[in-house]
Amino acid sequence: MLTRIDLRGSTTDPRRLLPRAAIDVTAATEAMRPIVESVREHGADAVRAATRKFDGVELARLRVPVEALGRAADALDADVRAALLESIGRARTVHADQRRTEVTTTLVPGGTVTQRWIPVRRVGLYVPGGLAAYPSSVVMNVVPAQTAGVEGIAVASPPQRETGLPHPAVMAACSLLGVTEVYAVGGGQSIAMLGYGIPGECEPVDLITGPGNVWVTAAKRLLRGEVGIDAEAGPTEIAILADDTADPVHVAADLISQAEHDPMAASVLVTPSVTLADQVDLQLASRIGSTKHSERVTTALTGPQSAAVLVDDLAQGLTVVDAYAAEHLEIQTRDARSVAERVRNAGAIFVGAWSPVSLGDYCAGSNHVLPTGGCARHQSGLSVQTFLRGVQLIEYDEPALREVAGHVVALANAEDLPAHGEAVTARFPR
Ligand code: HSO
Ligand code: ZN
Repeated sequence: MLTRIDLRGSTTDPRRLLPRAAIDVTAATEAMRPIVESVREHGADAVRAATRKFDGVELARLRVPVEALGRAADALDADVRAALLESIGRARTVHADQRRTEVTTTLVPGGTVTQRWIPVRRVGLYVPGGLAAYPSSVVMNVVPAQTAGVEGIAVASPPQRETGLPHPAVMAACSLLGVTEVYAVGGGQSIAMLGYGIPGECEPVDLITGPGNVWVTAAKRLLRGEVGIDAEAGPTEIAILADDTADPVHVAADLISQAEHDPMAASVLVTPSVTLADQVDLQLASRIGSTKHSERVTTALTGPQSAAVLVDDLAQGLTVVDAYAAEHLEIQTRDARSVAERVRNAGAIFVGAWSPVSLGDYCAGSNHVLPTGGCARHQSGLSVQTFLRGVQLIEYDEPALREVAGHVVALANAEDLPAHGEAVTARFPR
């Protein structure tokens, strides 16, 4: 089922050997440019025109009436409502612990540097429609922003053909979270609307977060600089580092769970056990026919981006998973916690037999907006920190400045910037 990549005995850098789905954002960016520019120039009319063209919806107003949000929450299935509230509660608990406190460092008497954390004032959160509706992603974007103390939160999500409103579960999640500013606008036009703003309809935001398809990603690329952009999200990925103690049923179920998102999703097993790889293949083959989205799952699992990678031992397995830098990494081995401690690159690490990725997708309390495409080597998932900026306050008094003045002058002269030194010495006329 899964393509086998045998790295046993290999000393080549595994990064070259591991497959990854490629999406062409550059081509999409050129196609998106006129739409983004049109929204900047013509505002709401251009948003309406793009929505007519791409979503087949005639929008009377871009913003969703607050009553519609409340109605969606009232209409929620009781089980889903309880689950969303649990998800929100757990996420709030975890994210509250991510808050930063102001720290003041006293270098010399009268000379201090304070690190202050100031929330971004206004953010735009994109929630995709497409193959599935993701109320859980509303939770994962809104909770860290609210916890950071962001004042203005605007959610944008594509309108449905029948109602002209976003998916009811997305609206309900907004309502449960206390978000009242929601736009029935999707695709690149929504990113342009949030970034440039629309006079009288939508105030421009300072930062845009949230995953989206290639058009959304392309628009984010065009808007970057004008507005902050969290990341370019690619298709979802799960890697599982497993040894012969792993249960092949669990491993197969977890590989399928993320393959369900997207035909381009990646499911990668890394193991020193040929027996496990064989058993997982059998389990995949037997589960795949009965899973609801079996076509999508099959395409993802048999695509070049998915594989079973055979390694000599867990040490080589760790080299491989670090090189791959998966969005989600599960460790299903003996002594999973100590193996997990040796991982450097992963968006999030799921430790042991009882921590599947789907737990983190919904109810672990952790955030599910995570770096894809190998970006986990240098980037973090969404957190309270995403919505904070560190601002330093420098406060020296006269003796403290006098004490260090000679060093400032020496460095200024060494860089041939003597006026820098003079800005200090001017304060101490002889
Ligand atoms: N696994 C996805 C998030 C998600 N799963 C939402 C279900 N709903 C990317 O981390
Ligand atoms: Zn998922």
